[in-house]
Amino acid sequence: MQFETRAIHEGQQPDPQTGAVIVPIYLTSTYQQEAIGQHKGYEYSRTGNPTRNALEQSLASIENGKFGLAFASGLAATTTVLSLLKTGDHIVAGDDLYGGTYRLLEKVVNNWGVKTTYIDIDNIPEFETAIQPNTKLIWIETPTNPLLKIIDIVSLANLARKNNIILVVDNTFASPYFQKPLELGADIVVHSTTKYLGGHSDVIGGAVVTSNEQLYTELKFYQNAIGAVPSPFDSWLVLRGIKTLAVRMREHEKNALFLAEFLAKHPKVEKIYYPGLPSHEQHQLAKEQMSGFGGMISLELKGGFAEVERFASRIQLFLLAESLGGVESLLCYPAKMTHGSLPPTERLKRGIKDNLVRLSVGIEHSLDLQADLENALS
Ligand code: P1T
Repeated sequence: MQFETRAIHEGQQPDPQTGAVIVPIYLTSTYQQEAIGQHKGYEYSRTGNPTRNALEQSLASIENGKFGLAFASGLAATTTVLSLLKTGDHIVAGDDLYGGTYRLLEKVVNNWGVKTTYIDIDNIPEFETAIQPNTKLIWIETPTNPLLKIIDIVSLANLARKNNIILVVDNTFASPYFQKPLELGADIVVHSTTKYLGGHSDVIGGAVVTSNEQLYTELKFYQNAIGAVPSPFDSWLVLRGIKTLAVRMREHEKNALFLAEFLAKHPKVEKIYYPGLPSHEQHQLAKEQMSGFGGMISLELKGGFAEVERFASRIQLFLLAESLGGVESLLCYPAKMTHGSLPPTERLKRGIKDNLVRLSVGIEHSLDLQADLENALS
């Protein structure tokens, strides 16, 4: 079945008891057992819950994976994946990453005795050079947050396989509608379902998908042992979001491409980052490994922080807020918001300048969004 059909039906058969078309929100913490050790597959809702189960099946299906796991946030999913590592292990990570992932690696995982080396995402040979005998995991985002760089998943997967390293791709920015990292050779896909999968800025959640049964068994163990699971209601919201993912992503992309072309020509814009523009450094690669370019745009304004402040104070439809991937357009200032946890030297080294702003393009009418940007810029 095609993506759109699976997104609506997979894991969501009508309720056998009532015929309810929509998976119920099973607000129960526990389940009666018929006799000691005899139950219907559910014992306790941290371990398993029917609403979460439906979501986990749906997540696996839309990523073309075998096994899905749902979490209380994107960072809960990330933490659970990183729990695969032991003291003395080493991570190689792309250097353009969500600030919260960087903070987790540096301020939490580092304390477990697991060190991370950050590599310029444009440079695959450098990833190879960074591999040590104790390197167990490669972690990347593509497109990256916030600079929308694209990394060649197939090449990195070959490198990881050759060295017996787990390759994890955070697929939050592309969404499974536009990119399927498992098909390209990644071992694990991670999502902040808070973003496109939820799609309506009303839930925090995370996901992990894999086709490797051994990794799944370990991750399922850690999901239960660590306990950062989503509530049944949150699971239901993400499940509902996924049903319209395809139509929303097509609109996000259409609007983003239109605005990127407009902004690229605007005299107040110094530089634009959108993988759908032929001027983007990895446009060709994006075309090869993605089926669309997504709804995120970053841009550097002419001038510095003062110009950014004026722009942010004048814009109206784009709401000044962290996060992305909802139906409403958002404006983010990475240096002080999503990437505020990076020390300024690290931030500037990675190219996140003081005049950089990030747009999450929503699905409002493109002409209204264009008028809002024009008014704020001029
Ligand atoms: O916020 P949470 O659901 O825990 O997800 C963390 C996360 C993981 N991966 C990527 C690529 C992300 O962008 C995020 C969260 N990002 C934002 C809140 C943001 O505005 O960029």
